[in-house]
Amino acid sequence: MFIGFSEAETFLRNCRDAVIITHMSPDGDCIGSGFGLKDILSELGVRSRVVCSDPFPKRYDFMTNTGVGEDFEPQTIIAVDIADPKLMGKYEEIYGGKVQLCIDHHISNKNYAEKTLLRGEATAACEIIYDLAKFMGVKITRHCAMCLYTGIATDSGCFKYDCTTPRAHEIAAEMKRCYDINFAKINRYMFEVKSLGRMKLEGKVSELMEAHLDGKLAILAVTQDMMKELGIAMEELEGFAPMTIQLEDTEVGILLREREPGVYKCSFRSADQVNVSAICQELGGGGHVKAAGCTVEGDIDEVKNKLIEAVRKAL
Ligand SMILES: [Mn+2]
Repeated sequence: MFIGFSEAETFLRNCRDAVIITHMSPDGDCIGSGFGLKDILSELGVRSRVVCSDPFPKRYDFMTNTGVGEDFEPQTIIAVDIADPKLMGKYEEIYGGKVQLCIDHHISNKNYAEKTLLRGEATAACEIIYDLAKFMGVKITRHCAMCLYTGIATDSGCFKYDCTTPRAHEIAAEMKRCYDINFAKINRYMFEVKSLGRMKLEGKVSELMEAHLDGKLAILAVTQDMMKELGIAMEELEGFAPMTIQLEDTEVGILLREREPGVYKCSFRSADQVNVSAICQELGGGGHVKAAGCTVEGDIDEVKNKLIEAVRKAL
């Protein structure tokens, strides 16, 4: 059932001992939503714990530094920034069918939770959580503001993607006025700083860029062997997807990452016109019009051919 702010407020004010689930391959928005919501719940006197199927990458330490939370038998299950329980990874089995409140901004949300606060137009789940906290009149601490800002900044590509709402700019402005947050430092860590391995990988990876369909489709595939060879962890490949649409003439870009042998996580980006959410839904995934994803199994050539066919139909 889809709900609005007042119902979400009632829910949060009356919940206790909450587990907040973030999606696997965690990004700035789900981590910001998870830890920002944990701060808000703690203002309400509610204990909470943030869980994720994968470890939180080091560059997000300034959000996760408050700790994932206490150990308790959960009474409340909340999911943030998760359109589909499949994205919970190992937590799908435990909590997938038990989510009581989902806060999300993906139009492809599967409506799997008892109550879903969905705002498809929001830049980030963090934007919804900020507005919800304002609606509730809960104090937003500086740490909470940093978390929520990070989600909005990362999901909007530092306020440069189409999905950036006027509200996202307003929230950043409000935060700039109210808190002493170093936006430049956060954005440097989110968008610029990289490991030596990553920098070298970018060089190698750009050599792997393939153009298909008369240059309208760019594919970047990274196998487990490559990751092993370069000493790179799967989570360090976050942020490569936008590179695929930097190639001139490209309309759709796909980053393929081999999660497990023969299992590819496919991250789609659209440069302008193509709805990649629709393509990904055909392949069992989903997401946003210009940024979406799915998982495809097979050997690398089979996977590529399947994706090329799917994009050809959509062009
Ligand atoms: Mn998000």
